[in-house]
Amino acid sequence: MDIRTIQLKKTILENNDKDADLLRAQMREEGTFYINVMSSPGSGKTTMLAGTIRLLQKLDGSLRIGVMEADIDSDVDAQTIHRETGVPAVQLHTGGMCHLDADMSRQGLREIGSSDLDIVFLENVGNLVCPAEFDTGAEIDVVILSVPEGDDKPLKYPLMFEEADVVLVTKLDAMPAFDFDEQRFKENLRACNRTAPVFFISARTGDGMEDWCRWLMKTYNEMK
Ligand SMILES: Nc1nc2c(ncn2[C@@H]2O[C@H](COP(=O)(O)OP(=O)(O)O)[C@@H](O)[C@H]2O)c(=O)[nH]1
Ligand SMILES: [Mg+2]
Ligand SMILES: [Zn+2]
Repeated sequence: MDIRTIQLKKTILENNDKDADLLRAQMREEGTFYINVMSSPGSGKTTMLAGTIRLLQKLDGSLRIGVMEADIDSDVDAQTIHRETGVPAVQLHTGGMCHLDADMSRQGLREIGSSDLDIVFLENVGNLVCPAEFDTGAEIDVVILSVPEGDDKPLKYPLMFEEADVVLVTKLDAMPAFDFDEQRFKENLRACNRTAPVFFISARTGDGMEDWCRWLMKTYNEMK
């Protein structure tokens, strides 16, 4: 399949926070809802995105959606997204970097043609540490934790969970095989983030996917 891969250039800008605010304002002006998805590798970002996009397409067939897949190498995630949903996807190579900053995400948005899209998802590099330290200029930050990773992760990666505008607990179907305690997880999360809504989902069974997508559409419509 013909997936474009973009080699991102290293940023020389000093002030990423200021640059991110600029980019956010620009995306709002364009009317593009830009969403940054962060989690550890393998927690289900790509699978969640494919399922989410298919549901959004059902809820509103006129939505123009695009996906930017950031990785150190390969283009498998962009291939998967395009194959499973038909939406445009680009692969961003970070030149070895384990996160994206605002200027790198701007380079990707330019390549994917964000001004002609209503919603752009960024699948950030799988990593619970430094992506939290670099504002990408996205309107919202989605943080994913999968059930097998354990309910204590907000205690170990507080900045990531503090930055979240919404938290998705994925692989809900795997709950019987693990000792994940929903209540304990919520307590751990609330210690660093008092407000972010939490959705328990399974991309495998579809459980919880509709509530999450409705929340996303509501947030998008409030932004317009
Ligand atoms: N049981 C189960 N497995 C899942 C679910 N979502 C993703 N996976 C599996 O988890 C693995 C990693 O998923 P992927 O979406 O590639 O994670 P990413 O690295 O965060 O993008 C794959 O084998 C998926 O099939 C889910 O809801 N339930
Ligand atoms: Mg992925
Ligand atoms: Zn990094």
